[in-house]
Amino acid sequence: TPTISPGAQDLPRTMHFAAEPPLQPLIIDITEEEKLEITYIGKKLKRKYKSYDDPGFISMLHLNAYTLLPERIAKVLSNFGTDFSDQQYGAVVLRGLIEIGQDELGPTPRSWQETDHEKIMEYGFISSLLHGAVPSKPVEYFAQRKGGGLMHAIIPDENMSFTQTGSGSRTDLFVHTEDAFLHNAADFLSFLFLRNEERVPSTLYSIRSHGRPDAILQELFKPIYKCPKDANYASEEALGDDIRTSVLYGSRSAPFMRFDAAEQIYNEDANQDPEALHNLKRFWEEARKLIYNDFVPESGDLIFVNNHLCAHGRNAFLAGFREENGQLVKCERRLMLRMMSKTSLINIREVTHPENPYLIMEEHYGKVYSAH
Ligand code: RE
Repeated sequence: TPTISPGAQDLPRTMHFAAEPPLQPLIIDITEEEKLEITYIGKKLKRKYKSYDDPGFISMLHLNAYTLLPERIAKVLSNFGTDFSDQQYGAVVLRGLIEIGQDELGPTPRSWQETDHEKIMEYGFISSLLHGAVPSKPVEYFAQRKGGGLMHAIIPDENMSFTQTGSGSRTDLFVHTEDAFLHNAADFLSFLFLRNEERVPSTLYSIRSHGRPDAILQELFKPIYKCPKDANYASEEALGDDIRTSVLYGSRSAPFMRFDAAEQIYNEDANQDPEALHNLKRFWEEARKLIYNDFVPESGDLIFVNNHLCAHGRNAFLAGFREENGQLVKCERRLMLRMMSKTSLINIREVTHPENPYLIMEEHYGKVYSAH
């Protein structure tokens, strides 16, 4: 069962001060019985609704989540949706969540554009249910793949191998909260690994690992930081360039975070003001020591993330190869499925598509893509 943090008022004062900051995600081993149940639910929903994008399914999502998911998992996610305490790391690993039929899946496509959505449909239903239990609503971002549906296949693409995007592989993907260049970035993320035969560690970094914010972190509450759009859009003209936001927000003692190391510190186009860059670099010196790098996802594992608490990334790798006894051995290329969600469609309505409240049209810090 998950640890449920009691309210501060229930704790003796000494205990409250003694609590150590969380340094790694909660890892939950899914039982064989739960795994069978979940795998069966995915297949059943696919038969009934055909697609997880089906309005009939999405409008029933929360009810389905609470009636269909194994109770223990629904409880963990429901608690995750409201626990922002100093003990909440902001990521949960559901280890061995789904049985992945490797043969049915076939070879990994050469790029996400070549994904056969029929083959990943049942996984889309399961991912949706997990977000539904938070409760949070799956959404799509026009800024990512022009929408492209509620779930995206993340596949290393040879032509994108050196980019800081989901299609990259050859360089470390620095830790970042998703879409730090948007005011309305996702609240929750899920990463379901169908394959990780290269054994690439996932990196996670939680703002909670610092403990109570010190003087260096307090500087990050100032709204003086810029964030360029990520490498998916390098060729497009930079918009929303002059807008500055804070990196930390919400509670002063247990804040939320919006941060992208690659774009805000290492991208020279960010053009930060000197004070902002100085603060970011001092922060990064502390933050980089707190990155958690010990989890290597296996087929069927899912990482569920609160995008306001925990940043994510991964180490560099050579797609389609893994090291065994110092030798490079060929293997199937990595394949991961990402879903993003918002807890409310109401607050984001001014940036969602007029005919589709699940499609976010924000391009860069409040600027909306012009009508199509
Ligand atoms: Re990401």
